[in-house]
Amino acid sequence: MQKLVLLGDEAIAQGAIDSGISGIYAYPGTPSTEITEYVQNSKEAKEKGIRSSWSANEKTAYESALGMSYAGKRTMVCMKHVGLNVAADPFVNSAITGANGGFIVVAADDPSMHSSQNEQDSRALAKFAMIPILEPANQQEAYDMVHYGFEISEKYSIPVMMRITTRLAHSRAGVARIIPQMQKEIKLPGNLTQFVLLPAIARKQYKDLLKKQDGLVKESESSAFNKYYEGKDKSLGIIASGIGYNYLMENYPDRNCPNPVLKISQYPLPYKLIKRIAGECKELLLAEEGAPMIEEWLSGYLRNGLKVKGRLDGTIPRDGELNTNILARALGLEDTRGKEIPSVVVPRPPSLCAGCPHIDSYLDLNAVLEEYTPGRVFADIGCYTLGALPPYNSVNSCVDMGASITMAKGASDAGLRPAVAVIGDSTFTHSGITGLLDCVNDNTPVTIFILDNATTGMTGGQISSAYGRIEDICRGIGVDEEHLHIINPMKKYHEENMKIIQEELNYEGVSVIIPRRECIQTIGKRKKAEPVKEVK
Ligand SMILES: Cc1ncc(C[n+]2csc(CCOP(=O)(O)OP(=O)(O)O)c2C)c(N)n1
Ligand code: SF4
Repeated sequence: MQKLVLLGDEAIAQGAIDSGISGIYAYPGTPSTEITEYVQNSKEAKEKGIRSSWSANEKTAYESALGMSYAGKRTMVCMKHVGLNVAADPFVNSAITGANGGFIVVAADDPSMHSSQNEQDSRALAKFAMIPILEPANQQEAYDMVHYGFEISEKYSIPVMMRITTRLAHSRAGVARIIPQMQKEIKLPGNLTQFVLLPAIARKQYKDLLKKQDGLVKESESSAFNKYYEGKDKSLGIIASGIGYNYLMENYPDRNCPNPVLKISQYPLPYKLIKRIAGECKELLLAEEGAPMIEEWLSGYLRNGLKVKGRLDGTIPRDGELNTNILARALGLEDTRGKEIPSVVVPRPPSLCAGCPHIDSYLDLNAVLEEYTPGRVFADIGCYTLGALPPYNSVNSCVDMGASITMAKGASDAGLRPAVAVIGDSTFTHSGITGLLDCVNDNTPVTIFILDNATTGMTGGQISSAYGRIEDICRGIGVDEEHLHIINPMKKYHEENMKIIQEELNYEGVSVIIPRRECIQTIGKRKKAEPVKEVK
């Protein structure tokens, strides 16, 4: 069969297309975005009628995928790790409802926080929900695991998590495809109360979920993805999970690691295999990417005083990404991979693009706020968060998607005047709408800027869910027409914009100001994509 060179994200997407999915649901977030984009751009997916447009947020994406699974079809939902917090309610409850059609949730973690607010490890949430996890070590495994994941999901009637991390998502390797499968026919659950989590039903289903765990452990113990490799030097055994196994093996290009190695890529943990390596070796070293999850589970599980080295005892740094060099040092090997960064290479701090509409919005806002003491602008997550940096120094918070409006509300309730919120158009539809409703219900004195650049700029320019409809949404929620303004963030309108902003800062109620100008990056892309006009 055909071999392709694919990013980890693309391997998952191709695996999903070849496994016969009927729909993929997602909200963009690095490093998961390319999975859905690959399906959206795939001719094959189009021909097969696979549904793939963006959802408003991760929770709506998750629930839509659960509905497709209810209808008996295979489906995938993708998000970055913090997106799983947004979808946590349906995620945890879907372990109890179970799945009908095969259901895979891809959680893309970002250790070292390359483009995220935190480096939480999604395996923790899956363990909490008792959902099995697949953690590929390379791109081929990522592809193969999608097929396997759907089988496990259907066999045990349970969603399956695929946990990946940035380096796997964004690096390429050759991937061999298998023969694509047909999509499933609609087939409703045999038990039509399966998805009705009334307490009496939920209690029974929860017992079923607990019962499934033994079978899932057996699957892990016999899985081709969890492997025990013999080694003569039993003074140390190495447990390597997911991409950690790849980093370990890069230290042994001839695959001649002298120590026993247990590769773990499927959870719940394969206890028999762990018992074996713990019984055979004097000490254990953990090579896992992300939090010391296996390490913590082990200290409770082994209880025999066996020395376990890893992130908890400082052998490996407690935070940040794992890599080949860190493992070399932990193994007492020469740390020779890669070169020092030459002094001519200086870090380039992130900044708003020259000509970005957000710059003018901040210049307007900063000018008006000059007469107040600083510290009253609650922002959100997007390109506009870069307004926190010099030379603008315009915003004072960025916590989670949607938190701008609600934090401004809380500060206003506390008596702060003026209290200002700054949120992007995509973030507003993701989770700002409900906060605006709270403000309208309380007639809270807040001035809310919804920066409408007609795109989801930070994640590469995906269409925003409320494209062209933001003011209608605000009106629908109950924002007073008199205090709803659309302004043009351009130098030539600076004075005019300042006047509107000043008036609304003085208003003791909810004001919404929508600075509207397209992101210059998407203008560029759109122009490139337009057909060239014939010159006569
Ligand atoms: C829960 C969650 N989901 C996804 C992301 C990834 N992400 C960061 S900013 C952003 C949206 C930015 O779009 P918008 O609000 O329109 O602002 P812009 O970047 O266009 O200025 C997304 C999807 C995230 N940080 N958190
Ligand atoms: S990508 Fe667009 S929104 Fe983001 S900084 Fe550049 S111009 Fe501004």
